[in-house]
Amino acid sequence: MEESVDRGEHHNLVIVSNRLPIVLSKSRKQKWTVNLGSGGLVTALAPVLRDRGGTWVGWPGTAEGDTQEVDTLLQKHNKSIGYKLKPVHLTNQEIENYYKGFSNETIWPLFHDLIDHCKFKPEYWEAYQEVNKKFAAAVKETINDDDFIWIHDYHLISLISYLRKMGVKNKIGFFLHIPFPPTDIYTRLPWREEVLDSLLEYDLIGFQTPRDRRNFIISVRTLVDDPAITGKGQVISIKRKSKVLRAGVFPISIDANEFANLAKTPEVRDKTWYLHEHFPDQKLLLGVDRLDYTKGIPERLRAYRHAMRTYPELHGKLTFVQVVVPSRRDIYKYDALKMEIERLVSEINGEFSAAGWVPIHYMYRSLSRSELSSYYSAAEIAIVTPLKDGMNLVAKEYCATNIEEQGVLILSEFAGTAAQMKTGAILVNPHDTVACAQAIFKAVHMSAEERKTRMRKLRRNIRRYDIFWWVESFLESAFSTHLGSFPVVADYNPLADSG
Ligand code: GDG
Repeated sequence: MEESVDRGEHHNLVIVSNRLPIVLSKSRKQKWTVNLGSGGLVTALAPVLRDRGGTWVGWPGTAEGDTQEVDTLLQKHNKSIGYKLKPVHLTNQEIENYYKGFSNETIWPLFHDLIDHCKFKPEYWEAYQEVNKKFAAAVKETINDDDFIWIHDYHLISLISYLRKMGVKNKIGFFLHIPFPPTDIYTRLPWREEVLDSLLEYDLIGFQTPRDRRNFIISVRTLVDDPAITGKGQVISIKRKSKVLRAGVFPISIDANEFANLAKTPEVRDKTWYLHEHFPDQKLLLGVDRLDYTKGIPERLRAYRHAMRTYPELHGKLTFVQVVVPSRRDIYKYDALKMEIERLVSEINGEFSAAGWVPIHYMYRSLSRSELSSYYSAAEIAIVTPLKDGMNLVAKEYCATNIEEQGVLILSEFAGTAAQMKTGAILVNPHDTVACAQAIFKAVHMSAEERKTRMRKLRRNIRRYDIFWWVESFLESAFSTHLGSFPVVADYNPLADSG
């Protein structure tokens, strides 16, 4: 069959995510300002939204009570950005039970295989349903018949069910940014059938890795029924009754050129130079993570301690810079995690500090983009060891920034990124303290030639499969008329390495 390549150029795009891609802040004088977010997702989607015309629907991140001011502010802002931002306001109770509750205390830990962190509260599930219904009403208000609706992430899985109940017939895609867990973990969810039923209603569902899609299919087979599956490769078709769902693997990425260009700016070069001056004769080992128990920060600190105990020749020669970006502090587990990290940092510094050398530089704050870029540039080694991660963009950003191709990436087997970067990086099991310490030692001593070969592979892969590729291949899959397997990028194999 002749395949028609169509990315739905003639359809307006409606993006729906829990948060709008903006940062709203209120000054001491109660004056609001709005800034567009700088993440990869908005960088990639904004031009598509502008070209086709479109709307982004989401919660502005503000508390109850600020509704009217925020609406007015966004109306003004919409005129300048070239597409529409449509806010969905949440009450404080909804923020508690839908956002902090079901999204971040049920789905988030469950989908990262951390069952002990899960709370299965009926009131959380009810709020999740109510808020998904609220989002559905907002989407319905904004769409035309022909628009393509692209829903993002675990906060909004049930949204499609309410849209369909409201009579919305548009084509709808969904992308899961976090992993999909193995069936024996997924089945602990009291609302497991309802969640799967919603996922099966989408026209296209995107996963980060083949592992996540495989887990999803096994859960469908175990809990719902045995669908007919056609094809293999990046996008497959799952036929149940008369409905066909496409399930694809779309590893999310970054604007690789932007990171490389940032590293070349005088500002970043100066800051990088300053860092080298500040840490003379030392190699830098860098960790950058949101404060989250999935990121494996205490495990990494224990591995560094083990390396310091096992290889005394590293003392004074290797400094660990760990940046932790504040996140979800008002959830108890996160506060406990922060205390654990800080206790470990101070224990390790207490054990090994010597005149002129502090083993760990710990920063608990968000860095500016140029500061982050200078740390990426200055670090000889990056250590990215989540216990489980949908993808992990820090790993990709480090490599994209590494224009001199001399950096080494130590990467967890359980980061989604590992599917693409397994031969260029040093892969580790983050639970294996001894192996992680050995990986640190190996990275410190790796020859310049091996570093170059590995980093080149990594960078080639990231440049080729960047965020723009990700958007295009998702849209192309949504609009292709071809059923069964088809390579969206002719030679793409998500299981293969950069080669
Ligand atoms: C979820 C999934 C998936 C970090 N520190 C600073 C800073 N960052 C930026 C990084 C990066 C982002 O935050 C973190 O992205 P990750 O992918 O590493 O992790 P999550 O936030 O957990 O994201 C994940 C992702 O969604 C996309 O699908 O990869 O698996 O969990 O972009 O640069 N940015 C600035 N200062 C910092 O200090 N400016």
